[in-house]
Amino acid sequence: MAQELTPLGAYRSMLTIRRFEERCTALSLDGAFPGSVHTCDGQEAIPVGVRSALSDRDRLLPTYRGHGWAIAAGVPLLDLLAEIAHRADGINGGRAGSPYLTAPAYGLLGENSIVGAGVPIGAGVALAAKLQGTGRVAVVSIGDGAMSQGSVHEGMAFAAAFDLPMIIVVENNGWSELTLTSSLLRTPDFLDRAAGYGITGLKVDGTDPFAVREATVQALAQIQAGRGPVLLDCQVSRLKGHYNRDIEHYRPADDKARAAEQDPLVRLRRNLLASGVAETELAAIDHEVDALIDALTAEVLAMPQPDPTSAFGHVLAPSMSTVAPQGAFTGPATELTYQRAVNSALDAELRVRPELLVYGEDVGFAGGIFGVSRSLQKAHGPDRVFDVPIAESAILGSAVGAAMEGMRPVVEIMWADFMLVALDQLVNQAANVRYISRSELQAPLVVRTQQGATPGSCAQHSQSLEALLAHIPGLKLGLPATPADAYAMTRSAIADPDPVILIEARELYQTSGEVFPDAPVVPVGGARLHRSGHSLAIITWGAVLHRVLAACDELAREGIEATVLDLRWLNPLDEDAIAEAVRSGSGRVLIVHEANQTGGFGAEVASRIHAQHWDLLVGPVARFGTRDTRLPAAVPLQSAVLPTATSIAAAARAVVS
Ligand SMILES: Cc1ncc(C[n+]2csc(CCOP(=O)(O)OP(=O)(O)O)c2C)c(N)n1
Repeated sequence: MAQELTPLGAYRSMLTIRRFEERCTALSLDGAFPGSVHTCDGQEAIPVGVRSALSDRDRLLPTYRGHGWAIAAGVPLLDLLAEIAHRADGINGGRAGSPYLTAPAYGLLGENSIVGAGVPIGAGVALAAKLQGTGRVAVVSIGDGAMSQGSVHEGMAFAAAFDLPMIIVVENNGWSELTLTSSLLRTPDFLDRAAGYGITGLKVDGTDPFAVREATVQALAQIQAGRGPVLLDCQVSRLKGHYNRDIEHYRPADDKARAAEQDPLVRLRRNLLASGVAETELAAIDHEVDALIDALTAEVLAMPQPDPTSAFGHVLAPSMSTVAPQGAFTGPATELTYQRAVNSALDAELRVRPELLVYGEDVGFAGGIFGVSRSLQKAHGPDRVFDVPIAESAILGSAVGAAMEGMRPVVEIMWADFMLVALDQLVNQAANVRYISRSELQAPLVVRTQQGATPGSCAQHSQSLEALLAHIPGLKLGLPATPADAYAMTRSAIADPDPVILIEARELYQTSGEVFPDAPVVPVGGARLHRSGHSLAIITWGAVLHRVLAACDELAREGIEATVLDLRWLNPLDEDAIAEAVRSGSGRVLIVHEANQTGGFGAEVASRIHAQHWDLLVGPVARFGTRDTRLPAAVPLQSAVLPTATSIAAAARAVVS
């Protein structure tokens, strides 16, 4: 239920935010804690007004200037100040600090320090609310500068496409960090922009908590009528600098003076006095708030710093982070193509998990550009398998939001190269969810994509990008190389409580092999041994496995017998299997991958072998990847730069000799 908002209540709440933030700034400038603090001076009426109209079930995803939202959400001030001051008992144990506060128990799904990134995530939260029928609304606040950010436009397009229950609150203070927003806009009216997406917009006096509340009530009515998202353009002034140490050398004096005239607290105080409230009554509130902040400060400053060992936990779910031994598959086999194997795994999981969603560009009605999701929409309905706008940030961001809200989204990024336009949502968002919230929130989403060069594929549709993702703690990463693994790894990924990226191999989609549909779903992790031989070990992953195996046939005719280990998962990495392969290959090791050699994941594997198993080695570990060029389309040019069976065999001979 919405909360009552009385004039005196609004005054107390806004004053609490103001004094709390003044104290944060003072403490930071006194050196009580390092880092930036962004206060919302002049904008306090927005969180107070919006939150008063919402119910406890609704979700808030504010900007990095979000202390006011946390206070309005009811996060205890002590826990909040302790977090901002990086204390052990802070609401996030010192992991978040001022700009990334996260308090799921209070509906606060996280400030966002990536400008605009909360909009796609909020769309996913709203998607979950709509599908679950909870009546919940996602409220995302952004600044006016963020209105030029791609993720905001993608998030609005996504939310509009599905009439999602989302309110986008623009805290329009006229400044984009140190630059006047109006100096960069040809269309300064944000309602025009919202209208461009079919989103209703309302202009609101953001200095008046009651006007903000009223606008929020109107927005909720529109959402409840099923008419989709609403944008509130809240006009405010930024009373202070962009952050705690901003000397505002760029700011005209008259702008600052105008802002002071619009100070919402001064206005509210004046109105209260004019309406007959006694000065003494307001002075009593002032005194109480000051005393409260003083008491909190003393308590927080006496708190210990976080224990350094606490920095390591909650990167991944503990129960799934160990590598499961991958035994032989069990149960009867059936012959499927790689592409059908993924399709069957999705179908099997859709049958047993009502919370599973499968979506992406062309994924629903058409069944995917490579046919991987063919017939799934027919079997499971358009609410669970569907098409989305061409907006990769919205695809990945909505998956983060929906996953945090209990859904299991499996989203398709058509080509791995396209992930690059939306990497923020994986690296800065999905990977941080568990860590910042210390596992109060999790993001069990699966991203399916495919990569690699095939005849005629161009430089923007050919890259092997796994090393970029393997670099990121908090993301699990697998590359199935056979139909059996495509099936099994897809099911493992969906069962996993963390974000998992599966990079499929386009060149293998039509290849056939045995699949074991009845084999139990095993935890993510574990390499697979494909061949044993004592001449050398070849460690590989992804589509190039088959070129490695062809090379091994050629080598065997010359008496060179190779051990071939397919890592399958780069995170978690099966280090035991690597050690065993080094032993089996008599200490001679070649790592083969299709990704470019420089900075490839092979360097990581080689480094670990050198560090941990140097005593097993008889020579340095060799790496063989794609030459460090861009990827050409013509087949003769591709053959010159990509590892082929012939060039892999040559590399193996060099290691053996
Ligand atoms: C994606 C991204 N780009 C740039 C920044 C650096 N940055 C931090 S705050 C900010 C200004 C944002 O302006 P606005 O959205 O108007 O928010 P306000 O400062 O008014 O609250 C910028 C550019 C960032 N954090 N994220």
